[in-house]
Amino acid sequence: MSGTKRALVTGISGQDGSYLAELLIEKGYEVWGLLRRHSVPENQTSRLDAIGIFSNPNLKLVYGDMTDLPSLIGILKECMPDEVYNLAAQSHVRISFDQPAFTTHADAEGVLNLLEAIKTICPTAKVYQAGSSEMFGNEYDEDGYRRETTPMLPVSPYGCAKLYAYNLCRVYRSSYGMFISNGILFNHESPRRGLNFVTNKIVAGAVDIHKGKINTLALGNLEATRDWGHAKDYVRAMWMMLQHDEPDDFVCAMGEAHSVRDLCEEVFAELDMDYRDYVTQDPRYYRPTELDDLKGDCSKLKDTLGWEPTYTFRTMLEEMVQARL
Ligand code: F7E
Repeated sequence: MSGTKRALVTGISGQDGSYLAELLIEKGYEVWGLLRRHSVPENQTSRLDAIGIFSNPNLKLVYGDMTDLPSLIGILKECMPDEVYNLAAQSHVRISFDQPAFTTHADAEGVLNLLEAIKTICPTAKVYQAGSSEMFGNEYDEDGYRRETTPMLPVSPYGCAKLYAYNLCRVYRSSYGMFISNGILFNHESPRRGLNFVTNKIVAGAVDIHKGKINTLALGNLEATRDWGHAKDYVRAMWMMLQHDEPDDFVCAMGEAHSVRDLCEEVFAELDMDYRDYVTQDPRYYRPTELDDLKGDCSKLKDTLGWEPTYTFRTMLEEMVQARL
């Protein structure tokens, strides 16, 4: 048997999945990725272009779905992974209000399927579960930060589904002795972020305005604040969590809150424009309930695992604007 580690990444075609696959391959892993069947598959793997999906012998893509238990059983039996990273999800908070059942099937019940299959087939595999700062809802500590010990009271169907999965992972960890770690990741972005998330929507809109293709950009709530970091830094934290000697739960955040308005100001200024001349507000982009302010304290991750980010809010936005240009 070779000493090569094998990792299964669900959600490999997403922003985080693609960066994580690159990191794992760089570290000498054989990476298996779970892909969902799409009616238009042509762009599905575009984020994996840098790895080379047909030419890289260390990358294997297989069809499966979190809501399809037989598919998970088949893949796990074939792959027998050392590590499983569960990044598959309906990850858009606003859309979770429109598709609450699908969000629950994929993000909550899907995790139950995955954990049961792992428990039966490869119970010693280490598991990373992608938890989210949305699980906290509007709860925070006296100093304004959220950390591992802060109460969780979600305000969106997405947050509810993620909280179910987070708790289930804790139950499987304590009941069956499985190595399962929950990352509680705050917003993380990059040039590979989907265009319907606010950072890349603003970047793409500002660049199109700069190029004269459109005249205005319609957004929702400009006053909400988020703690934004770079996805490349955050996938490194995921890997570090599984290299630790025991499973645990960790917040990953930058510890800084910026409003959507600040974000507009920074991005438009990067292109020598004033956002106030172009940004409009449209009720379509408001949420039925909003998580108003978000700021995380990741001291535990830094102190226990030595994680440090390499990007700042500004260098991340600069990279996103340059990539879009
Ligand atoms: O919204 C406001 C919106 O959709 C950020 C996901 O990765 O992070 C992400 O969830 C803020 C919200 O991200 C628009 O109301 C204003 O206050 O980029 P977002 P999110 O909802 O914070 C967490 C940690 C996750 O786990 C999620 O999977 O921006 N906002 N105007 C807008 N948001 C969007 N999408 N579009 C707008 O036009």
